[in-house]
Amino acid sequence: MSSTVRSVLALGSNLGASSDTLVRAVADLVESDHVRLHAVSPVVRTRPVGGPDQPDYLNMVIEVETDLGPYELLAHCQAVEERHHRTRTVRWGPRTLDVDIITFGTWVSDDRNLTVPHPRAATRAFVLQPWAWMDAGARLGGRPVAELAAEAEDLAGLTPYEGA
Ligand code: A4P
Ligand code: MG
Repeated sequence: MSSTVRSVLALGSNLGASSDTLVRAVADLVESDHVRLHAVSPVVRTRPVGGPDQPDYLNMVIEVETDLGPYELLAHCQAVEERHHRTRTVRWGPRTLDVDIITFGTWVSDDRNLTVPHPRAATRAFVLQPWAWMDAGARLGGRPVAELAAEAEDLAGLTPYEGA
C-alpha cells in the first residue's frame, strides 16, 4: 500500500449468530490487499438504541489502515454487509451486520451517502466505549472518546461480552 489513511469502523449485529458474524466480518474486511487491521476493540453487548423493539446488539470497533478512498471503503464495507445477508427494511431495525465508517483520517464530509465523522457516533456508547477501550487516547471532534462515552445515555445498557 502506498499512501494510507487510518479509519475507524463500527460493527453491529443483533440477528443470527452475532458473535460469529462479527469475527467473520472483521476477517472479510481485512482480507482485501487494500485494508490492513491496525487495532480491534473488545466486543460489547448493548441495548438497542432507537428503532423498533428488537434484540440486544453485539458491537465492536476496529481501526484499519487503507489506501482506498472513502467511497471505495464504503463500497467495501457494504459488500461485506451483503456477504452476511444484510437486508435493509426498517431504519434502525434489526440486522445481521451493520458496518459504519466512523472516521476516515481527518477527512470530513456531509454527503448523506457518506457522512464522516459518523453524525451519531459522538453520542453513542455502543461505538464510543469499545473505541476508548481499543485506543485510550482517541479523540472525536476535539474531545476524548472516553469522556464522550461516559456522557452517552446508552452507557448503562452496555456490558463486556464474555461469549455465549
Ligand atoms: N451512510 C452515510 N454515512 C455513512 C457512514 N459514515 N458509514 C449511508 C456508513 N454508511 C453511511 O445506512 C444507510 C445509508 O447511510 C447507507 O446507504 C450509506 O450510504 P444503512 O447501514 O443502510 O442503514 P442503517 O444502519 O439502518 O441506518 P443508519 O442511519 O446508518 O443507522 P445507524 O445510525 O448506524 O444506527 N443500537 C445498538 N445498541 N447497536 C447498534 O449497532 N445500530 C443502529 C443503526 C441503531 N441502534 C443500535 C445500533
Ligand atoms: Mg449503517
